[in-house]
Amino acid sequence: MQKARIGVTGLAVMGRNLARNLARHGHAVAVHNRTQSRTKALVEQFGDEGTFLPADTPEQFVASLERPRRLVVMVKAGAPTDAVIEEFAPLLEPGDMIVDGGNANFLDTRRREAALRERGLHFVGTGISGGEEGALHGPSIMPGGSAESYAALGPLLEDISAKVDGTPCCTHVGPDGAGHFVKMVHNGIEYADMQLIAESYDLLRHAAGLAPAEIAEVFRTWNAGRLDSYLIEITAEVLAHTDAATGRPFVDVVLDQAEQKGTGRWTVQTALDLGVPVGGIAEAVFARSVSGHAALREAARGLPGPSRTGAAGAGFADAVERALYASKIVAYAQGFHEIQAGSAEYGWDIDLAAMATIWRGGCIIRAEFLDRIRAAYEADPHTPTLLTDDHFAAAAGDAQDAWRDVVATAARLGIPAPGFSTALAYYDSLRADRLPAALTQGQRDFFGAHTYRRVDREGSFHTLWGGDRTEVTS
Ligand code: NBP
Repeated sequence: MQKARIGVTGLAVMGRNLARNLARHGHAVAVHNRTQSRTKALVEQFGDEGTFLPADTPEQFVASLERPRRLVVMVKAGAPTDAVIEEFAPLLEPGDMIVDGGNANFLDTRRREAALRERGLHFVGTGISGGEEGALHGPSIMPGGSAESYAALGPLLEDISAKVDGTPCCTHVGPDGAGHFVKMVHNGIEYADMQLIAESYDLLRHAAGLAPAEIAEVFRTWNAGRLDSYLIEITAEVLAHTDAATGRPFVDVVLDQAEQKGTGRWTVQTALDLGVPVGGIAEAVFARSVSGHAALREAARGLPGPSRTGAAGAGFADAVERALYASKIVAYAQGFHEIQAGSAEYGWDIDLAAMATIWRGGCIIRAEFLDRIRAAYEADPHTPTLLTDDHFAAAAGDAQDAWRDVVATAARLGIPAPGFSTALAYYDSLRADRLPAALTQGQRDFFGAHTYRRVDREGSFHTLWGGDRTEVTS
């Protein structure tokens, strides 16, 4: 009986396309789904694309895999993943691999990996980005788990991943939950990038008075320059689209309430736990949240805005491009900082240049920009922030006046720009000689005797605020 090199269980949109991608690359692939009709439909529709070995039962599926078995789970993240693991693990033998390609929380992945390791099985939490098209034509793949499992699995995953300059957009990220952690931060960065683009559109529309079709042209121009990216490209497409039913710009007939599935929120929650400031990502998550509070917005709609009006002057689109580029550097710097912190916390030893490399293609944030980030981390793997890299520092320096004008214009005209504003505030916070945190420490010491450190001496100190205000060493 012919054996499959790899198997996919869970044949909804992602699993089906991943299985087809594997088959198209000449790998015999076993396919299984809880509801058999999906398995049947896949083989009927796409059976001629390669070698599919359909299985009706978990036992049949496992028996059709060559050893060590590579079993990819592509089911809904959460309880379904645990259910599938419990169903298949007893059928596997030591050395076999369960690959979770879903959008799992990395803490769940750590738990599952530890439990399966006890049973002699490899659990490979794998981030996959690129949506259904990516899964079919070449996604960016972020596998965690053991180095041993990557040796058996990596070549197959690299084979079906996107390639940029011949380099696969797939590499071993690090042990246990590292792959899902990095995928989570990728999505957080994606939120921030999308928010900055949305604010750029809003400013061009309401401060510069451009129509959606004109803004589409601006984005097309930008896409030919340093902002060249998938997100800018599709933004131009969406803005240029006209609603067939009404003849109005498509963007004007879509309800302005953004939804989210949770990876952005996880990125921010995790950053809070790690103590990493990711304001750009947080504001993007909150901006979607604000947009969805329809009743709150309705109640506040009549609140007064600025009394001054007026349009932005000539050259505003160019200023927005600079502000967008600078704010984008900040958002990515914050995301990479979070990866750095997660890697240190969990002992993953993540290669940041390699992460930028595998995000250059296949995933939603793919962009020429990532190549710059790769170069920055290759030049200095321990750089404390991307902002101090020569290229990015020069770009942020060049953007200064434009960046500030754009944020000021937004504030003056009453156009919300939380992404641009927080990016600039982060930048100014990092470069400040002194922050008002000194005053915060004084307040904390006053009401809670929390103590403070001094600029001129080692140690912790407390002032007797309720007494004679002498200072004591604590
Ligand atoms: P869904 O997330 O919609 O999940 C549907 C699949 O899960 C079906 O195969 C379904 O089987 C199976 N399933 C469920 Br639900 N409960 C199950 C259970 N208790 N036991 C066995 N199977 C169960 O599919 P998707 O959109 O293809 O996404 C798959 C994974 O990839 C998810 O974790 C998702 O977060 C992730 N992801 C998705 C995208 C994307 O663009 N869609 C991108 C990147 C990652 P059934 O057919 O029998 O109901």
